[in-house]
Amino acid sequence: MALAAKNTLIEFNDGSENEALNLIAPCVAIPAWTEKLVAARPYLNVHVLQHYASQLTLDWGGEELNHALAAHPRIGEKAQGDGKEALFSKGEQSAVDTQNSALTLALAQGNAEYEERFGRVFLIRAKGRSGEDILTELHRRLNNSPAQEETEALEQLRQITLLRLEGVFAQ
Ligand code: 2AL
Repeated sequence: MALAAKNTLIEFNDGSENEALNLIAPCVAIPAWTEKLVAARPYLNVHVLQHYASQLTLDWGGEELNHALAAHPRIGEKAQGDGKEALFSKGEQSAVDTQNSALTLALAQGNAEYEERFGRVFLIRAKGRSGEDILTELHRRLNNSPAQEETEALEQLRQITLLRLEGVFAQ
């Protein structure tokens, strides 16, 4: 494990409850998840922490999804401010080419259609995906039933959260 990552784990294990909460809060806006992770300190290593964090995401349902979505900007829209969450989001969406106006328009139309159909913002793990890949996924998911779509959106939320956690402890 890199020294910096080890130091972050020490900070998380040994910091006050508030310091530990603040460290992982930008991963997802689901307080029960962050609180349970903090309450189970100390962790032997980052792998153990990540494993428990992943297990805890399996409890999430529609309520958690809607809560967490409040902290995620739409695909193709830049996150506001320079907080940790906004920085994560900008990094994740960095492969979406906002200079491509046809793509930007298609994403905006797809987002609007999705919100009309499912009543919430379209969520996808953007890291590792181009804007075109995301658009293809958006169009595919528009054909899902509401139950199928909730399952897919929750899986995407899990992936985003665990990648962010990896990012926190890689620093
Ligand atoms: C996001 C976001 O901000 N980061 C990411 O991976 N996906 N937003 C979204 N609506 O899917």
